[in-house]
Amino acid sequence: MAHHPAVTLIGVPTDIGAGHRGARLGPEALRVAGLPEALEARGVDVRDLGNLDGPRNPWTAPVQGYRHLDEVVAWNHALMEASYAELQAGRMPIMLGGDHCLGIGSITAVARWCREQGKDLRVLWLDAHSDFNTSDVTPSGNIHGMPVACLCGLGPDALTKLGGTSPAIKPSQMHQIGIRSVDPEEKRLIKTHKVDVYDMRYIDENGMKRTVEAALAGIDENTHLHVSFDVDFLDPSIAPGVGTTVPGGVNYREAQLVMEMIADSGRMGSLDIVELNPLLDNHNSTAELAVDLVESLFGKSTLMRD
Ligand code: 4U7
Ligand code: MN
Ligand code: MN
Ligand code: MN
Repeated sequence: MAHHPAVTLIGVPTDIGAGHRGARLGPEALRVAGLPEALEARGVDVRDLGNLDGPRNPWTAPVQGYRHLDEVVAWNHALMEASYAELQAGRMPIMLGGDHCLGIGSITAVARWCREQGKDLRVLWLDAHSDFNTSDVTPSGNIHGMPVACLCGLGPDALTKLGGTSPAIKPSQMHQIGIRSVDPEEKRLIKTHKVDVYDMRYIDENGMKRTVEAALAGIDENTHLHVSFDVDFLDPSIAPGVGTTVPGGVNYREAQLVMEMIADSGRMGSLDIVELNPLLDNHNSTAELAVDLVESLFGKSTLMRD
C-alpha cells in the first residue's frame, strides 16, 4: 500500500454562504458515512479535530451584493487558522463542509503555506459551477458562488486579503473540471481571467482520462495539489444530497477515475469536501458516495493495482 501523509479532519458546520440551509450538517453526515474509518482502513493516520465554531446563519437578504459577509469572514478566518496549523504540523487538512465559501479560508491557508515552503500550488476545482461571481454580477448574493473570484483577488478586502497578501492565487493555478452552470457575466470574468476550465462538453468530447491528464499536466515533485470537491460535481442521479443540483454531471465511473488519477499523481496535499446537504439526501447515500470517492483519492482501486 502506498505511503500516505497523516490527515486531520476539520469539520466546518455552516451553510453561511449557501442558498439552502442544511450543508451545516455535512460534517456529521460524512462521519456517519464512515469517513474516518475508511481512511484508517487505507492505512492513513487520522485525527479528527471535531467541528469549528462560528456565527449562526441569520438567513438575511444580501447587502450590496453579499449575503452574510461578516459571518462568512468569521467562518473563513477560523478555518484558515485551523488549516494552516495542520499544514505546519506536517498533516494534510481535510475540510468537511459546509458550503463552498469555505474554500476561501481553506485555500488561502494552503497558498500561504506553499509560499513559505517554496512549493507550487495547483488547485483542482471539481464542481458543476465556476464559483467566479462578484458582488456586481451575482444573481443570488450567495458567497458560495464567489470563492474562486475571491481567491484570485476579486471581491471584498475582508475575503481577498484574508491571509494578508492578495491575491491568494493566480487564475493560472486554478483548474476546473465538471463545469456546466456558469452565469452570463461570470462567464465573461472566467474568460477575461483565463481560468483553465474543463467543462462537461470537453469531458464528453475527450473523455475523463484526457481531461484529468490536461488538468494535471506539468506537475512535479514540488507541486502541492489542493483538491476542492464540490459534491454537485457529480450527476444528481447519483448525488441528490446537494443544494444546487445541475443535470448532466459526472457519472460514477468518471468520478472514480478522476480520484484514482489524482491518487496516482501522489501530489494531493489538502482536500475540501463541500456542499453536501444531508437534508436533501436519500438516506445518506450521497455522503456514502463521497466517502467511496475519498477512498479512491487515497489509492483504493477497483482493480488489483495496489
Ligand atoms: B457552489 C450560482 F446563480 N452561480 O452564484 C450563484 F447559479 O459552491 C450558483 O458551486 C452557485 O455550489 C453555486 O448563486 C455555488 C447560481
Ligand atoms: Mn462550488
Ligand atoms: Mn457547485
Ligand atoms: Mn451548491
